Amino acid sequence: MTGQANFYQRILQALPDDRNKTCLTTELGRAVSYSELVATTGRLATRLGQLGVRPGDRVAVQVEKSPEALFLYLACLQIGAIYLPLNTAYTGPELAYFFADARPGLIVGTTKMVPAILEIAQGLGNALVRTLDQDGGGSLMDGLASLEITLSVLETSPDDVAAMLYTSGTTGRSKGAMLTHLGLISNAEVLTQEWGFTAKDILLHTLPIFHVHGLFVACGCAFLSGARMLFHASFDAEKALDHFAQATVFMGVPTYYSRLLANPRLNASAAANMRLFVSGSAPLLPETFHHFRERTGHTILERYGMTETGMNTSNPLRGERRVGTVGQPLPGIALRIADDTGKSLKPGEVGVIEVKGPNLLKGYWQNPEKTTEAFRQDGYFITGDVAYEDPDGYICIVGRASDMIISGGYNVYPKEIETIIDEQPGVTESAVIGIPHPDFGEAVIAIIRPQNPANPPDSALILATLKKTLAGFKIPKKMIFVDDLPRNTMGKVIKAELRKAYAQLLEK
Ligand code: MLC
Ligand code: AMP
Repeated sequence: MTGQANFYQRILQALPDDRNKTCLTTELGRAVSYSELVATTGRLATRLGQLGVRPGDRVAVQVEKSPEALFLYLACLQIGAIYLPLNTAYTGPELAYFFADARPGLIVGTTKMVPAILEIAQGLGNALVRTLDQDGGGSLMDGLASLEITLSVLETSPDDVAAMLYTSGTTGRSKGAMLTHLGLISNAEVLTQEWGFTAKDILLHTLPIFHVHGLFVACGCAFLSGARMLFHASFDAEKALDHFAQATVFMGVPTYYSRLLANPRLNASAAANMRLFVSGSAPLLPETFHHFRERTGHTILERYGMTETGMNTSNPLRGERRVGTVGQPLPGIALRIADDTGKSLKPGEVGVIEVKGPNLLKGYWQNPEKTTEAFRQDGYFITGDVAYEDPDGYICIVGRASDMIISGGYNVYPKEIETIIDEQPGVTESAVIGIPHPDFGEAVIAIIRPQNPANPPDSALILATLKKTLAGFKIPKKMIFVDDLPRNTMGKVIKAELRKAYAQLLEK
C-alpha cells in the first residue's frame, strides 16, 4: 500500500511512461491509448465541475459498457465525487428507489432510458440529468473535446467514499455500500500482486462494469499493472473465444465458464495463450472446474468476495487451487469462521465468514442501524456466508445465512419479488426460491398459494406486472401454484423443503 489516498492518483502513478501505449481495445477494434484515457478523464472531470458536481456528491450512472463509461468513473474519482453505478437492467421503479435514497447531484443515463429518468428526477427536485451512449455520444459529452483539461486530482483522505454500490445484504431494501478510496486501492493492489499481473498481460474483459467484479477487480488489476484490456460490451462465448488467442487472463462468473464449455471451439489450443482463468461472484460447480481442466488444461482460480468488502479470499496463483473452495484469506485481510456471537470456530466447524481489513466498506449510506448490525464490536464485518475452514486453511462455502439467490452472478432477494406477487389479485402468498439451473447456476422460481386453488390467477398477468417493476434477471423462470406451503411450528414457510422438492425442475 502506497501513501496515495485517491484511487485515481494511484492509477495515474501506475500508468506506463509511454502514454501512447494502448490501454484498451474494444471488440469493434477501437484502440484507446493511456493518453486518451487521461485526457478524456480530465475533460470529464472538468465537465462534472461545470455541472456543479462537488466532492462527496453522488453521480448515478446507468449506461452501457464503453470506454467513456470507464472514463466517467475515473473522472468521479479524480474530483472526489461518489460514483454510483447501476445495472442497465434496472427498471424505472427500481431506479426511483435508488435516486430517492442516494439523492444524486447528477444522473447519467442512456438516451433510451432518459425519459424515464427525467420523470423520476422531476419528483426529486429536478436532479441534473445528462446522457452517455455506448458510442461515446450524448449530452454529457457535448463539446467535450474542446474543454481545457483539468489535470489536478483531489487529495482525498483514505476513508473518503469513492463509490457507492447498492446491495440488499440479508434483508430489507437495498442499501448503499460506501466504498472508500483506501478500500479500492488496497484490494486492487493485493489482487494485482497475488494474481501476478504485469504490463505483459492482456485481460479479456467481458464483465459488466456496474459491479465489483468487472469494475474494481478486473479494471483495478489492469490499471495497476499496465495490462491491456480487450473490452467486450458484454459476455458472448463465441466472441470471447474469438479473442482467446490474443489474451492472457480471463475473468468471469461461473455462467461464463459453463457457456464456454458448451461451445465446441473451447479446447487446449484455443486457450494456449492464456495464463490465468479467474472465477467468482457465485459458487463454481466442481463439474465445471473439472470439465474446464479436461478441455483446456487450465485450472480455474476461484476467489470470493462481495460488494461490501471487495475480494476476501483467493486460491493461489502458484500452489494448489482446490476445487470446491475459495482459497485462503488474501494478505492484509483477517478472516474467521464464527458462531453467532462472533467467536472463532475450529477448522471443520461450520459458521459465518467474518472479515476485517482495509477493504471493508465504510458503512451503509445514511443507515447507521444497518451499519452497526453488520459489524462486530472488534471491527469484523459479518458476511452472511456460511463456511468452514479445511485442515489446510482453505475456505469452503456451504451456504448463505439469508435466502438470497445468485443467478448468473446477480443477487436476487426473494422478499422483493414475493412482496409484489402477494399484492396481485387472487394470491394469498408466495415463496420465491433459487433452484439449480444449468446456465445460471441458480434460477429464480415462485411457488404461489392462490386464494382459490380451483381457479388460480393468470400467471401471465403476474409476470407482466413483475416485468414492469423488476429487472429481467429477477423475474421467475417458472411459477407454480400449490394448495399449501410447508411451514415450521412457528408458521414460517420452510424454503429448504421447497428447494428440495423442486431441485430438479429446471435441470436438463
Ligand atoms: C440475463 N437474464 C438473466 C440473467 N441475465 N436471468 C437470470 N440470471 C441472469 N444473470 C435474462 C434477461 O432478463 C433476459 O430475459 C434474458 O436472460 C436475456 O438477457 P441478456 O441480457 O441477453 O442475457 P445474457 O447476455 O445472456 O446475460 C447473462 C449473463 C449476465 C450471465 C452473461 O447476466 C452477466 O454478465 N452476468 C454477470 C453478473 C456479474 O458481473 N456479477 C458480478 C457481481 S459482483 P428475457 O425473459 O427478457 O428474455 C459480486 C462480487 C463478487 O458478486 O464476488 O464478484
Ligand atoms: P454481491 O453482494 O453481489 O457482491 O455478492 C456477494 C456474494 O456472492 C457473497 O456474499 C457470496 O454469497 C457470493 N460469492 C461471491 N464469490 C463467491 C464464490 N467464489 N463462491 C461462492 N459464493 C460467492
